[in-house]
Amino acid sequence: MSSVEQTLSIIKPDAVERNLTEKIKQYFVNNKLKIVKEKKIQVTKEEAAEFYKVHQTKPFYDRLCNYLSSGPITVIILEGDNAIKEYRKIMGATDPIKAEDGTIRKKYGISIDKNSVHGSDSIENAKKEIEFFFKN
Ligand code: IDP
Ligand code: MG
Repeated sequence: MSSVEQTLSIIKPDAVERNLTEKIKQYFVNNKLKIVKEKKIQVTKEEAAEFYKVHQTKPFYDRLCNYLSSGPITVIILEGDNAIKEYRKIMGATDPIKAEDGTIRKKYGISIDKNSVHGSDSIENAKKEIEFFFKN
């Protein structure tokens, strides 16, 4: 069964800095994920901490928040059939070393921190994350 979903993608600072945004967006187009909205922004450490709140007990939380707020990012709403799962598939495993061939993280990820992209992991989180960046 398929259902049209929206999911949130973030092109993280390491990828924006290396001018990979257009190349990464090509993966979306090639995999039938439509770009609904897009903007380039920079978040504060406090905003990053709010966004990554689900990870607040993790040992890497502080580093993660520093990193996301370290430079410009591009946030994108993607839409398509089973978009959440489909986008996670093309994104690849969290650690680029473990990411499958053909995935964004395999191709562009530098490390588990600088892994180039974020993607929502459930319908509920996708809704929350989209609202976080695009509530107006
Ligand atoms: P995901 O981005 O693949 O959904 P999550 O587990 O949600 O992975 O973790 C969020 C982000 O936190 C990851 O993209 C990665 O940059 C970072 N991260 C996750 N696990 C570790 C770790 O064990 N060490 C350092 N950073 C991590
Ligand atoms: Mg996650």
